[in-house]
Amino acid sequence: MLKNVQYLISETDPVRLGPSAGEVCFVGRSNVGKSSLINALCGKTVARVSNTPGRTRMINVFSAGPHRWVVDLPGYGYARVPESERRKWGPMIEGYLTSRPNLRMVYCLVDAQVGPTQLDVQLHEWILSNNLPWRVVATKADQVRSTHWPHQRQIIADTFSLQPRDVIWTSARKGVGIPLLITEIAQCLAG
Ligand SMILES: Nc1nc2c(ncn2[C@@H]2O[C@H](COP(=O)(O)OP(=O)(O)O)[C@@H](O)[C@H]2O)c(=O)[nH]1
Ligand SMILES: [Mg+2]
Repeated sequence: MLKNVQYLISETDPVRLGPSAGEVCFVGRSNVGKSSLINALCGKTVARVSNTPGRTRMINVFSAGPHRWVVDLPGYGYARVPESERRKWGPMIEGYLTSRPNLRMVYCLVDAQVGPTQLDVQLHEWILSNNLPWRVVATKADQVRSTHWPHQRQIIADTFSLQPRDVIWTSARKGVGIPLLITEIAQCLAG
């Protein structure tokens, strides 16, 4: 479990976020399972899980120890959100990602069954070009038949030029991969 995680603040303008001593963030398209994953990592409901994709339109910050943050970024790619609103997301996400000196890891979430979308690939390329530390997390593994796990994992790995073992394979619903990710995030945030 990530211990003592508490909701801290929501913000639309990354410039207004204060400093942290260390933080990790989660990015991915709307509905990919960001909030559910954060809740699974914390062992409690800290992030709102929405059945209405696109509801999470703010940068949501959770405290995970003294000046340590876990950050849930707004999801991209939800068609039913008005264009005017969608246009704000790029600057919000990019503004956040380029203004955090103590950002220790960007967890890029990809739906295990759907696989990487064009927007996932675009964001990943942007992350690479900005030299940010990143990892790929596959979500909702329980929606893929377990006999197809190696195949789906390989597809995701190939897209990001990774080895399959470097794709963090998770299901928030079934607890798959959660202990591993907890250990990794705790290490990222420590020190
Ligand atoms: N089957 C399954 N569904 C999930 C899982 N994680 C999230 N979901 C569902 O996917 C939808 C979106 O989840 P949410 O966490 O709100 O996604 P977000 O928009 O990325 O924050 C919700 O209906 C969740 O119940 C999972 O591990 N397995
Ligand atoms: Mg959410």
